[in-house]
Amino acid sequence: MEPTTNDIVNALQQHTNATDAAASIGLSYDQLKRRLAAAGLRTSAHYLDGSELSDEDQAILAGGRTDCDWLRSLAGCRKFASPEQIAALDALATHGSVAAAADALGMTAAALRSRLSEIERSSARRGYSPAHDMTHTVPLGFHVDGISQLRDAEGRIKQQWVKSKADKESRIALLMDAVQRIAEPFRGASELVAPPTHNNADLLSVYPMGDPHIGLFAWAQETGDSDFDLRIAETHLVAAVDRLVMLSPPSEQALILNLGDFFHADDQSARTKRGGHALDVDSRWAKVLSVGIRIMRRIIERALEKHDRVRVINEIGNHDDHSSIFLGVCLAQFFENNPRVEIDTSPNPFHYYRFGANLFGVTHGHTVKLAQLPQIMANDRAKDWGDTRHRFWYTGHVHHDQRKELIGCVVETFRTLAARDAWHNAQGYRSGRDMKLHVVHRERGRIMEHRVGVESLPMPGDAS
Ligand SMILES: [Mn+2]
Repeated sequence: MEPTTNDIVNALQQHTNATDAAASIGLSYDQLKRRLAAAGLRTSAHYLDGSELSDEDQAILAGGRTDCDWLRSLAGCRKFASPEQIAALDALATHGSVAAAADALGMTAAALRSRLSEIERSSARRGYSPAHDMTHTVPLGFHVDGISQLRDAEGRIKQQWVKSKADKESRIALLMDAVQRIAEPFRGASELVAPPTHNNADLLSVYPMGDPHIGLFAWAQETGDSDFDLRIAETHLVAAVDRLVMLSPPSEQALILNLGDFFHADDQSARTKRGGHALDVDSRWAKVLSVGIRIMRRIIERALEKHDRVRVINEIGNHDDHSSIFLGVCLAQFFENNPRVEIDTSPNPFHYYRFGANLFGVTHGHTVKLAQLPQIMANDRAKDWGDTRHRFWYTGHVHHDQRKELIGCVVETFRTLAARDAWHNAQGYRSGRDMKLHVVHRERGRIMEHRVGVESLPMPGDAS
């Protein structure tokens, strides 16, 4: 028998959301919505513009915790939400139920619920949870450490103390949120470079960038090497890639490998995370971060002039645990509009890429011994290992040239273009500085290598 309007109202009062209510009386969510509309009752969706509820509708909603109620309580949490969470709130507002919003977002209702619940939890950590009389919030970067209340005989709050503490564990999450917000206006903003007219589909050009250490400062008189700073790093890297792109034969694919330690310092403290060593840095960290992102943008755009497809792998180094992840996120957002670019944003310290009979492994090199790498590759990519004949590991970290033919694959470490700093000088590091290009044939393996030495690169301000 068709449920009556009363049945629908009762069902709404007994269930936590409209979808479950509809199911309990044998209706779909859409049927329930149509029935409510036909009866002159508003569905939850119509409350979401913030307009006043009618008395009748109040009665419906007061009994059951509908999605609409939830949304109203979530509205106050909006200012504590991340861009992803705001998108979830907006979808709920537009579609009126968790089920419909989850559908529109292409996620499960359970996943959306948990994302929405996280907004309540993060707001509560900041001191906002009106249902618990918590409305005194603490600033970004702090969390509520405890709340004490003094109530009178009627249970009314007479006094309340809010204690706050600076975040430690959530600092990274806040930074990630911040970076996503900062990068948001640039999402898909990359200018489309005209694709090359002819290319060899059997060739791949690999551009390994050994430890760029952007932001490193070196004073020649102290280090016995060259002066080095943010501007020199940018000039050298962009010019080196430009030359190597020129030297590369027309190859359909490019693989740009940032082998880690792209940034010299991971934050404004300018100290290493593990040893706490003071780092010689040029300029402010935020400036270094933005110049670093600009360098990668220019490198990728240059590669796009020559290659049809450009894939970028950013390795996490021991100097840039977090900023390397920021770099990947920013680049992925910026190039979102270009189907010819693929930015690998996986935070896994080992990355792989298969090209025909070639298998490439990439890692910074500070977490394992080089001799272990062949077995790690065989284990992580067992099928690809069996299907390929030419296998290579690209690693950085040690700042010098090393090529070892181990059983099953060639393991290689690369030099850096960065000058040595006072610490590396004192430790006795004396290796040369260059950048290489490897050209790889789909079946025949590595067929060509080019090298650009730092001595041939321009300095800032040189006529090009
Ligand atoms: Mn390094």
